[in-house]
Amino acid sequence: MTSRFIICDGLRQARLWSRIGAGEDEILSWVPRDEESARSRPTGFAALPGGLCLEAIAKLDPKPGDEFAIVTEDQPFARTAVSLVAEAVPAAPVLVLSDEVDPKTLPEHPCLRTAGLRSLIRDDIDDEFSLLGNLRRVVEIRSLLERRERVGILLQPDPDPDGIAGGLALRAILGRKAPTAPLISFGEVKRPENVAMVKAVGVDIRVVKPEDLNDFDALALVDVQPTVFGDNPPARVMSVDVVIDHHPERTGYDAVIRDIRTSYGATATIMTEYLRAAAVEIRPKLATALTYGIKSDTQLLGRETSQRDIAAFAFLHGLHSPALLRRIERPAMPTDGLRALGKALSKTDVKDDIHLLVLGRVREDVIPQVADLALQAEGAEWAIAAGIVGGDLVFSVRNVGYVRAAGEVVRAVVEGIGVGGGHRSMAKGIIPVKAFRKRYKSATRQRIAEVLHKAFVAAINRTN
Ligand SMILES: [Mn+2]
Repeated sequence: MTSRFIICDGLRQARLWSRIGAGEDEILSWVPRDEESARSRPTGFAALPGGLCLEAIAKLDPKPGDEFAIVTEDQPFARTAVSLVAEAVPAAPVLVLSDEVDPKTLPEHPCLRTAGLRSLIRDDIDDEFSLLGNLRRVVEIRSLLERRERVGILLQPDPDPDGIAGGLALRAILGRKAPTAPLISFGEVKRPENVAMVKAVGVDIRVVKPEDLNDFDALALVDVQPTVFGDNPPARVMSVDVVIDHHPERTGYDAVIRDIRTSYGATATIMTEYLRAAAVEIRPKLATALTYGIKSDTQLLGRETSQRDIAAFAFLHGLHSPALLRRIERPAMPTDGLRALGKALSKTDVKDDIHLLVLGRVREDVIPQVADLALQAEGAEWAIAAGIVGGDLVFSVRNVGYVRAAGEVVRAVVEGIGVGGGHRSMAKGIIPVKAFRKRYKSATRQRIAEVLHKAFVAAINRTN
């Protein structure tokens, strides 16, 4: 078994070490400072015989593989100790724990690390205070809502994964089920990705009308603020009980409890901190929903991700269900969608760095999946998957990330004829087939491919 030799500079460092608690394999030594007597020995520590010198370190009898830690706030002590250990056991790894010693002043050493000691503990204490702050919020929210019979958890219209996950988390925090704390929204879930999540997690979101809000004894808004509901929001929504959100703070409404954290990439992150702080059990479904909420709101922990989001994501990682997450992110492909893909792939070609697949009539959720796949083609910097859904030509766009923003390009492509938008590396556009046919004479697969390719080349190369 390997040992760790801890060498503390003076009584104070040694006492601090004993209070933190020594590890089982640690051999504790201390070097009394001038005014200190070797007899006032801290628990578990033995004074280095003869002080900090080569013989004393040799007497510790370190074996190959053993490690050293030097605990001091004194520059010369640190330097001397590192040199002596290196001389006594040339290959031994050394950890210098100090909040004062400048690492640059230490001797050259092939295997040396430095870290704070008090600052390490301090960071953990700050984290704990941050959780305590979250717990206080949970306690406030619970005591505000505990006597209300029906709590409406109101999400934005066409709720997104972050809102849905946040709503589920709030329900868990309140210890309620759907009948006394339903998720509600003024508009149904529409985007195919969001529908896939709702199905996979098995969550029921009730569409309500403004007057239905009077049926609730309390309203909690998650991932949304009241002024988002149009220019003339229902009066009931302007005075609510709880608002938890990460969007820019709005004014002009009343909320008894308001927790708005604009530096967070997702509301799911706030809710994960609540759950953690209150030690609420997070079942795999909830953990998966929160994980997906954070991923989708931060573009896979890309843009606008804070340390908090990453910490929450890491915390959830051990609790979520990878199979369920995969089902949300890769919804089942219908066989006719696969056939359409096979047909498009048989004539596939990457031209001008663009890989374009035109599928014909397909289920809408097939299109973004095909776009993801299409980006894997060799030489493709842009992938476009297009298909007919109802009376619309719908297309999903992906790019490799270091080219022009996909959202901008799609807006240029649909200008004056359809709608579109998105982010840096993914976007979506919709053009009514009628409008397409009017402008381009026909809407055959061939024609759609020609027109889209040309429009994308022009939009991508536009310099302004
Ligand atoms: Mn959000």
